[in-house]
This record gives sequence, C-alpha cells and structure tokens, in this order.
Amino acid sequence: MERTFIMIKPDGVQRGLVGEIVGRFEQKGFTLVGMKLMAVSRELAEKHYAVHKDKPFFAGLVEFITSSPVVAMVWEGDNVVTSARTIIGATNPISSAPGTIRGDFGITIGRNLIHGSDAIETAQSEIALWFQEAELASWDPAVKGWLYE
Ligand code: DAT
Ligand code: MG
Repeated sequence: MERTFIMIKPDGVQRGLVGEIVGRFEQKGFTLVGMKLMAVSRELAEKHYAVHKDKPFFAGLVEFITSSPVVAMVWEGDNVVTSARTIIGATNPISSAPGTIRGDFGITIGRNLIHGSDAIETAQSEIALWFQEAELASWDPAVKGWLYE
C-alpha cells in the first residue's frame, strides 16, 4: 500500500485546525499509520526543505517551521500521495480551490497550513526522515472491504 508524509504546519496547530485537517484524510478513507506532535529542530527543517535551500524564502520557511509545534503524520491508501496533494490544494492558498485544506483555511503562501509529499520517492525519504520504523503501525482498518473492491 502506498504511503505519504503529511505535516500540519505551526499555523494549522496554532489555529486549532488539527482535528479538522486529520478528519479530512479520515473521511476520504485513508489509514493513519503514524502521528506525533513535535517541535522541529533547525536541522530537521533544513533537511526536509533542502530542495529549496537556494530559494529566497528558505530562511523564512525554516524560521516558520521551527517556530511552534507541528503534527507529523503518515497516511496510507491507494494513490494516497497524489490524492493527498489534491485534498491539500495548490501551494498558494489564494489559488487553491474551495474544498481543499489550503483553499478553505489559508490566505498566503507563507502560511499554507500543511505539507504533503509530492511523489512516491519523496514520500519514502520524508517518512524515513521524520519517523522511526517503530513509530509506524501497520494495521488493516475494519472497513477496508467497504473502501476497496
Ligand atoms: P508545496 O508545499 O505545495 O509542495 P513547495 O514545495 O513549492 O510547495 O514549497 C514548499 C513551501 O515553501 C510551501 O509550502 C510554502 C513555501 N513557499 C514556496 N514558495 C514560496 C514563495 N514564493 N514565497 C514564500 N514561501 C514559499
Ligand atoms: Mg513541496
């Protein structure tokens, strides 16, 4: 089964949107296999966003992600990587469709509430960066037969 890494950013936690955001992935039918609220070190933030290290917004992004706790999660399901990106919406919340997390709750790109892996390979490396194997639970939801034919 495919897995993806999802992180509720400091603005999502501070604004009391953790339950709302987790609920959207639950309601879709995806399976939660790992979740923790944590303070993010500068080292972890810089590794996670390493692909953006030469961008003008990098310093501010690292400052933001380390400013207050995040909720790191791993979700599982068919096509969960692409589907989660659809549920999340476009990078800039002002261009995100209503019904998406960023479209419903965000205004600016620097406070866009949530991260989701952009490809299967990225998901694998991000899950390994954020979670120990023992922190992930493999389990079969009882409703599986009602979600998949
Ligand atoms: P996404 O989070 O949709 O994968 P990304 O990987 O291009 O977007 O960028 C990572 C994060 O960096 C993004 O969620 C918010 C921030 N960011 C991206 N472009 C930005 C910009 N032009 N100004 C400020 N922050 C930006
Ligand atoms: Mg990205």
